[in-house]
Order: sequence, then structure tokens, then C-alpha cells
Amino acid sequence: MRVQTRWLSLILVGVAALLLSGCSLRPLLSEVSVVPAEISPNADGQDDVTHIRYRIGRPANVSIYFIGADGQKRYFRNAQRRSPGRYDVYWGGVIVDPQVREIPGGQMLVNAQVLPDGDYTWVIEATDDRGRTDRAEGQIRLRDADTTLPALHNFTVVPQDFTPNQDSIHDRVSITYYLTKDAERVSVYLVPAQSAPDQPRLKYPIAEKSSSSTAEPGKAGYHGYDYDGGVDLNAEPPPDGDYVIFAEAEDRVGNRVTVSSTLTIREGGKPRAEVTEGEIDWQGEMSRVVSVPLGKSLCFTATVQNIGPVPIRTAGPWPGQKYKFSENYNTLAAAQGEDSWYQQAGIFRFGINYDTTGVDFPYRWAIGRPEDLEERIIDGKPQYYLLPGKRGLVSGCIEFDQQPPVGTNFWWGGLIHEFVAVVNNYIDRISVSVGAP
Ligand SMILES: [Ca+2]
Ligand SMILES: [Ca+2]
Repeated sequence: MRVQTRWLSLILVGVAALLLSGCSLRPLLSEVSVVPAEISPNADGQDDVTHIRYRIGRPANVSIYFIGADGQKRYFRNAQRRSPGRYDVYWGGVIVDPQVREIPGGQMLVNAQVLPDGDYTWVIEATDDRGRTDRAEGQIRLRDADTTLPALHNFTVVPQDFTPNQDSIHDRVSITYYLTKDAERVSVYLVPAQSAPDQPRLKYPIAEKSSSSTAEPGKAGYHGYDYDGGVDLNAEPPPDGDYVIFAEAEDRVGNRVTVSSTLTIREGGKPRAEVTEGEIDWQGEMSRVVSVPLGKSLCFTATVQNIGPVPIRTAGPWPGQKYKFSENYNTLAAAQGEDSWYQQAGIFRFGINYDTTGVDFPYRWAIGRPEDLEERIIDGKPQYYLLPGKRGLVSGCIEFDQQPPVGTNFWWGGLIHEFVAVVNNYIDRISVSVGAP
């Protein structure tokens, strides 16, 4: 009886030991298979991939690589953390081995590429937290492998100083490249050049504008993008700062490349201005009527304020300019040889309009005097800006050198964002009666 008890306790101890060590008895790497052992990675639907299966017995870092005739390891997975369990993954010949190549127009990063035809040894390796490694290996053959890269040649970004603020100067970025092979996916995006380590790097995707491309999206050929920062669709552009602009192409077999350039965004945003209090100080106004003898002038002053986040571009004629009733900003520009007085896309001007006019807002002035504005030389030409928060004083006169057409009654002011919109119309409307001198 005593003997039996002794034996029983020994057996129990043995079972306990087995249970305790159960974890380490389970193999680190097991149930490995790579089938089929010959593939043709060319996206024709026939034997394009092999199926890799394995089982991990305890937490480990797993690598999967391939060794060709030159003896080099080419990684598909490099020391990736895996918890215990069964894994299966398809492999279509692609290895991740980033390399920089010289190409027309600069450099290209090859992120991933299909291995060339040949016989390879596949290796699956698992290393646990105590540094113990298990490995399995076998042979695989690649034939008819499509190793051609969807290269992005001559990646060009113009201008690289981008001010998306609808002043028509550097408001749009042209992005172009030549894609050498049909791709499954091409993406172009901005990423801030710097970001705080604890913050995710924001990606700003840029859509292709097909009218400036000669090939369908993703097809081999010349591609163009016309980027406005989203301002034309009333979106806020990415915040001011330095960015890296990436273009990434991947083909159907998994060959993947990236090219990059830089872009600086400054003074981005929607311009906004208003006529202070919506009020025009019409000279001689009584109960919303101004009487002017023929040959005399209708005069006014008003204040324009920049209430937006970005500088606002303007152009002459300067405040104080007198127009004859029979003139307009076009005839004045022609008479004085001032090309900047014609309509210019993106500038703001203050205008005066009346109800029988042929030219909308025929009388226009800069939204401030030179001393209210900042002069900047851009691309060799002087440009004038009302800075955020600043006010510009506008004044002018219209001399009645002739009687306005019958039926002319109402006159009013407006703020015009040329080729964009009349941002403020029907300001401080009055009746003007032009009488005998
Ligand atoms: Ca195939
Ligand atoms: Ca601009």
C-alpha cells in the first residue's frame, strides 16, 4: 500500500511537470508548407502565387526570405512580431528591399519588386523572446516573372512655392510624370515634412486632373495633376508649411516605386474682405438721393477691410482717380497704357455700378491707397496686397460729361473678386439725379 502511494505521487508529479512544460514542448515553428513549389508571377491568373502556411507555438519574430544563386537573403517578411497561432499568406514573388535608382528626371525608390526567374531556397524563421530560433526551408522556382517596374519618370512639381489663396499667383501646382507601365494604382499625396513624433503624419491625397493627362489614370503615358489645395471647392488647404509630395505606383504583380519632391505652402486660404459697415460715404447725399449738375461729379469714400486669413491682391486705378461717365476701367487702361487696370484674375477691386450700365461695375479702384498696401515683387512684377486685418481707404469721382441714359436711377457699390465673384453687391444704394448745369 505504501509502495503504491509512492508510485502514485511520482506519477502525479510527472503529470504536473508535463502540464507545466506544455508550453515549451509545443514547437516554436511547425506545420510549414509552401505550395506550389513553382510559380509564374505575371498576373495572368495561372500559378501567380504560392501559399505559405506555418504555425507559431509562442510569441516570436518571424522572417520569410528567399536565397538565390548569389546567396543573398531577400526578405518578404523581416522579423515581424507574431503571437501563437496558425498563419497563411500568399506570396507572388515580391520582395521588400528598398533601393534607390537613378531614372530620367531624378531618383526613384523601388519599394518592392518581383524576383527574377530562377531557383530559390525559401526560409521561414521564428525567433522567440529567449532568442531561440526555429527554421524551415525548401525550394521554389520562379518562371515568367514580371519584374518590370511601373517607373515614374520626370516627376515635376511647379511651382514649389504654393500660395493657394485665389490671387491667381502661384495658386495652382502642376504635377506631372511619365508612367512607363500600366499600374494597378498610382497615388499622389502630400505629407508634412516634419511632424511631432506623437502625432500621426497626415496624408493629403491629390486627385488626377484628366484633362492634363494624355493617358487614362493608371495607364502608361504622360499624366498631369492640377492642384489648388481644395480652395476652389471651398475647402481649407493644408496648413502653411513645408511638405514632401510623393507619387507612388504599384502594378498588378506588386512591383512598387515611389518618387518625391518638395512643396512649401504659404498664405493658404480663402480671401475675404468687406466694405466697413456696408457703408459708402456719398458726397452730398440727402435721404438717399444725390443731385449732381451735368458737368459735375459724383464722389464717394469707403473703407475696405481684409477680414480673412490671407493677403488680398489688388490693382489700380488708385483711390482718388476720377472717371468720366463715358469712361470705364478698360478705356482708362487703354488711354493711360496701364495693363494692370484691365480685369485681372484674382484681384479685388472696389467698383461703382448703376442700373443701365453696359459694363458691369465700369468704375473700379484699388481696395486701398499705396500706403494701405504692401508692395511685393513677384516674378519680376510689383503686386499690391491688403494684409489680413488691414483697412484700405477708397475714394473716387465720376464726372458727368454726358447725361446718363433715360431710366438711370440707382447707383451702388460693390467689391469684386475678378474672374471669381462679386463678393459684395448692392452696397449702400442711392438715387442720383443728374440735372441741368
Ligand atoms: Ca502566372
Ligand atoms: Ca496665390
